[in-house]
Amino acid sequence: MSMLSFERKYRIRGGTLLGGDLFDFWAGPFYVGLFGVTGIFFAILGTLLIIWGAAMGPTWNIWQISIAPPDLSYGLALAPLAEGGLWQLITICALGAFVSWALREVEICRKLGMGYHVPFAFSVAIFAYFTLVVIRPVLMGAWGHGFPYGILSHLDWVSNVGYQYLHFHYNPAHMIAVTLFFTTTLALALHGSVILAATNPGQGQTVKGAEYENGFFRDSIGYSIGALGIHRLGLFLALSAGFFSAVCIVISGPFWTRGWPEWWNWWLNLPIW
Ligand code: UQ2
Repeated sequence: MSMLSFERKYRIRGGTLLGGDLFDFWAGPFYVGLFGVTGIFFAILGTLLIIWGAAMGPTWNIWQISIAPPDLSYGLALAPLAEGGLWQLITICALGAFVSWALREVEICRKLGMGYHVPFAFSVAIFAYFTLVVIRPVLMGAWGHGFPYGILSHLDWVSNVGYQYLHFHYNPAHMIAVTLFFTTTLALALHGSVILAATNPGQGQTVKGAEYENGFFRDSIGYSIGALGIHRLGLFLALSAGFFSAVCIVISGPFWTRGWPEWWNWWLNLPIW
């Protein structure tokens, strides 16, 4: 892989968060760093534990392999390996690997003199996972409220937990999250299509720039948010979608135990009727 001229300037020691010069070097194109090492460690250990869990289970069918959290009766205690203990260790490894990856991103940002937007965005995804397997189980008093690690089993978990609250689409935070997910796809469809339209005007025609992109939206909807603005909006919509997803599940159980349709009784009970 060729080395860009500016890479020689930033591919130098320094900017690390922890450990000073320890592992502050590149392996081929990849920055290693202390958090690259901890990331590899947790990723390999977690993967081996998943394979161990699969080996103990009844099937090697990739769709059906599942590593379940402990029974609710274990509460917030450590469980024997074969009874959810593996799930607990795998959860620790997953969080260790995710956080290592985020911190390695931070160190790369510091070397490049960039903002921390990418690790911040990734942190919202980690937060959503952390909410599912740590915050909500702790608030509910048992690790058994975490979701099982399996392709089909985690889908079953989502379905079952949804029906536990009768109709999850009535969860107000779920409504906001879904709306944000759809708006994210709308924003990316608008952005992707306008960029490709300006870049591919047809044979023999010159590639168009920002003025044309602005012009298109001013002509069609009377407003252009701008080239920088659309990326700010996109990041905001996507991160808000992840954030409200975490909110919608963490309020289900710890803060509302009945069906979500019933939550709307506050509206029917308003004195104005
Ligand atoms: C825009 C612009 C871009 C874009 C897009 C718009 C030149 C290349 C997509 C248009 C986006 C608007 C008006 C916001 C729409 C609002 C929602 C909530 C989807 O103006 O500037 O840059 O890519």
